[in-house]
Amino acid sequence: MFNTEEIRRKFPILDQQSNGNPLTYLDSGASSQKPETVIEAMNSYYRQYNANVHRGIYQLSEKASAAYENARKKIARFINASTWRELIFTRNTTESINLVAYSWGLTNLKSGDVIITTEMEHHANLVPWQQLAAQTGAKVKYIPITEQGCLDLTKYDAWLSPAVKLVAITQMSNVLGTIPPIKTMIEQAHAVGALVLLDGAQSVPHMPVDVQALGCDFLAFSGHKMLGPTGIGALWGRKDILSQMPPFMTGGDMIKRVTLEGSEWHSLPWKFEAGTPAIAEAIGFGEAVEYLNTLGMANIRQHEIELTTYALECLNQVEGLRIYGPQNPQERGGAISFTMGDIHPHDIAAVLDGEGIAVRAGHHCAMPLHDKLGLSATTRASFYVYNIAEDVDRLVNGLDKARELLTK
Ligand code: C6P
Repeated sequence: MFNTEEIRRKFPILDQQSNGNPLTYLDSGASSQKPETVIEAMNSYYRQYNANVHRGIYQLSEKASAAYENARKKIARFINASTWRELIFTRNTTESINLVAYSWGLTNLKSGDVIITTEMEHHANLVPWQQLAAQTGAKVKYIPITEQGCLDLTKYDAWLSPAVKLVAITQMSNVLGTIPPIKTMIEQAHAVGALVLLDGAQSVPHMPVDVQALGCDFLAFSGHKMLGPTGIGALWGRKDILSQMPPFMTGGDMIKRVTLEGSEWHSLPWKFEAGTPAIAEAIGFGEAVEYLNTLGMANIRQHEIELTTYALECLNQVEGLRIYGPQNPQERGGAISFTMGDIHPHDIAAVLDGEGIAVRAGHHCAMPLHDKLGLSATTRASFYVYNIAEDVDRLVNGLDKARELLTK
């Protein structure tokens, strides 16, 4: 069903040596690799029909516009949006969340209102809310994490009240891998009249996400973490909410009519897409989603559960290694952060790099979470469709080598 050998052949970058060893790419949580079809789709735009969109009355531009809008439709369908008009192209998850903070937040929040988020958020789903609170007088509350790296939902239950206007949570932690019980949390938020924004940067690439079934209000995600190019992401929002929101940025392409006295905005989604968009990138993003569909998101999730199960088993046996986050693979994604004794996480990553293994070390843009864990950094391995059990074996061997080299 899930032929990793065949999948790996679609990713030309994987067929290379790194520091004299076969490349073992374990940093898809930061950015995934791209299949040939995505690279080719972008190439053929530039080679065959490069032109601006929504402007030219000539064949190339019409072809480019159709490809750009077709990509939008594919991505909207991928998350089961009720209409493509709800799918706004942005640069990435960060920009999608800022769009909501500046457009919806500045219009709707006031002193005394509450935004609930969590201690395990990426800075992209934390700093914009701090900024919004500073500008409006609203207050940000952070759901704490438990020893096991899950959310302490007793606090969430206690804090929910009509003062809460927004709940902004990750659907999968980029450090702990934790998948919170989102559907229940959304229902609880709606019961007090709050909207819910999901940070889908790590979830949308790795599991089936259906915005209608979840009932969320906004979903932010990035193309580059789901086999697509950098520079393109998406914000999905409920049409009735997006229609009421003012534009985030203004200028060309997002207007219906401009006079010297004022302007009228374009309809959705273009109201939120000022200026020339990332055309090749949108086309590549659409192709990435098409490839994910051929693999099947449920199959991808299953593959990662199996790989994570194996990785947790192996890593738990590595001397001195401590994993942060849930141990049950059903409750987590395939980003595994760890420390090994007193060895600095960057030193571990450097030794692994010498073995051709690419992992990330640092705070993973989640400094408050690392503060909570009493750490300045962790090393993180993260998996995707092209990873295999052999990658885990190489990681474990690399970690043994790092311990030999780096402990006195
Ligand atoms: N996390 C990581 O290595 P952007 O950079 O806008 O595409 O995505 C931001 C972002 C938001 N939320 C979560 C949960 C994320 O994981 C990320 C990106 C990368 O973990 C790069 S810091």
